[in-house]
Amino acid sequence: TSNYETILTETRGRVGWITLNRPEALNALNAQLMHDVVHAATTFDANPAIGAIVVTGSERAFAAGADIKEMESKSGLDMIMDDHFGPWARFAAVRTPVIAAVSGYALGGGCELAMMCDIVLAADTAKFGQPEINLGVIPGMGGTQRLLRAVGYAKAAELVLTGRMMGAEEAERCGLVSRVVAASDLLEEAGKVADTIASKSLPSVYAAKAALDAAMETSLAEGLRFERHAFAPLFDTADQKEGMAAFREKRAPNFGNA
Ligand code: CO8
Repeated sequence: TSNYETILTETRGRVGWITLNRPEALNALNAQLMHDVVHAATTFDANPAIGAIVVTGSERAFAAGADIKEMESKSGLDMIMDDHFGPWARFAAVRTPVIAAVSGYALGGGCELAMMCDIVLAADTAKFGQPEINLGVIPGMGGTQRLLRAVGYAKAAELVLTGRMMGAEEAERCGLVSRVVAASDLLEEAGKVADTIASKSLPSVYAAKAALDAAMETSLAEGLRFERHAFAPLFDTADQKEGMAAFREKRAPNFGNA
């Protein structure tokens, strides 16, 4: 139900689904795919009927990296003038929580795309890595920065400097993914997580994501200030009154967007 060249999109209830769809290239991220994903994600983000987004690939590959064949002949100046990865910043900046449902390869830009999402669910078949060093380059979509924040210096340095892949269990142990599930259950589980988030009060979900994002980039003191300023205005929402009344009345809350 979409007019994109490289992805499929679908709305299920309050959840927007984006499925990377370049099977001939293991979903390698070329410019067209980047523009398609950014457009789809920002369109879902602008729609208050959408409360969560799922990004997934195929069973074999979430995405095997930036498109090497597209990049191979480029010069350094081309990379700067094309702003080759710049638009991904708009994907990382959507207010709606994004869940990456990863099966198979999530390498290079594919791993970096998963790390731009708020929650990474992995199939037991998932393989993560930053193999750019094998190509004579380094990660360019956040791999040295987000991976280090997710897994710490020791593991990030080993992965980025050797280019080796790690499996789903190791990725969960080191904090890159929130949970590993059987490959056959991945989409159902991702849908459940997305439905749960999408059933909450949207303003509180936006605030929670913004505060979590702030934690990734600021000092504790700054982050606590951010949190306090994000917390207070939620008491002006009808959903806060409803949520707390529902608790007192021992019933499920009925949030305005549900
Ligand atoms: N780019 C372009 N094509 C790809 C890519 C890729 N990243 N990965 C796979 N493909 C293509 C293959 O060329 C092949 O096409 P064809 O059949 O026409 O030869 C097809 O997908 C299937 O792949 P394989 O035959 O290689 O499948 P295997 O099961 O044998 O191997 C692997 C799977 C191990 C995943 C292997 O394909 C591989 O190593 N891929 C490359 C992984 C990689 O190095 N990724 C990092 C890319 S660099 C990067 O992401 C930089 C990020 C910085 C962002 C900068 C953006 C501007």
